[in-house]
Amino acid sequence: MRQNPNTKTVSLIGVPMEEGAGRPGCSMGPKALRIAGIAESLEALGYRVEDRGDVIPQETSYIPGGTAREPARVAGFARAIAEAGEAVFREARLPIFLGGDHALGFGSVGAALRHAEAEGRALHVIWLDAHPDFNTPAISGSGNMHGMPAAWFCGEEGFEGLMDAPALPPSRFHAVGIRSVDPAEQELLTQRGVDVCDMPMIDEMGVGAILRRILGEVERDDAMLHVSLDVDFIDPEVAPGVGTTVPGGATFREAHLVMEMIHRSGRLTSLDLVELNPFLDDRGKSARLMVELAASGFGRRIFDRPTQAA
Ligand SMILES: [Mn+2]
Repeated sequence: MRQNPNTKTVSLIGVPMEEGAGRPGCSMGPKALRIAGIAESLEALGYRVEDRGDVIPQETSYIPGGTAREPARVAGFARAIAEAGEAVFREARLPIFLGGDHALGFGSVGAALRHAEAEGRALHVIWLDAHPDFNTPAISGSGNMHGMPAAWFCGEEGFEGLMDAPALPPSRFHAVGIRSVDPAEQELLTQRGVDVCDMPMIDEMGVGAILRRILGEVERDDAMLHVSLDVDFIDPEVAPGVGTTVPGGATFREAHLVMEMIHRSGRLTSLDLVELNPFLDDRGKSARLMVELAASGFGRRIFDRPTQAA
């Protein structure tokens, strides 16, 4: 198995962004993740961790057509995130983007796509989320841009001028945990051939079988792997600190299994922790869970047991 050379130093990039969400609070996410011990947890696993602080959004005059809210601010963050992320990739380190709402995915996946192109490699994206975030400014009902990054990075029209990056082939976009999709969004997902793994599939097949198949494709393509973990992937009973709760999410163990399998694949090259809204959290419960899940993605084992092949 090819190991990425950059997995020993992890760079934290804070993104205090909430303009992509429908309600305020996610701007406090990076701080909460730091207080919950993101750096210490990874250091305890043997990684060197450097904290690059919070990105400062660039000034832009980006205005798309359609309903998009706060587009200039979202584009300003996206460009700043992408530059910060690319710099980390170029230094052969692994970036973790501390959100911030999910619109930070414009920047984090943008960075991964630019770097993959520069290196002549493929990229796969695993989007752990209740929503596929595949709306466009033309079809979005709310206009909240945290519901749009995947449409942009898969090359949908309607985002011209936001930021330059190569498009991700939709078959390499794996949306896992889905249980809330808008009608026009559903149509686009089907037309484009996105790999949508919804909760009924997870119930029926088990999340382990689904991840094994996806990680097999990443291995086959010798690809970089970006993982984007939204708090609402997890059931709101376990992770209440998010503005977009949808019942019927992943259990504690399902979420950890996903992250453990991602670690065992040896393929992870970048990670987002997004949509944590500390204002809505229950005494830091969701912040701590996100840090624990990140640690599972870097090799922490909850139950000590003999190693099995992935
Ligand atoms: Mn999301």
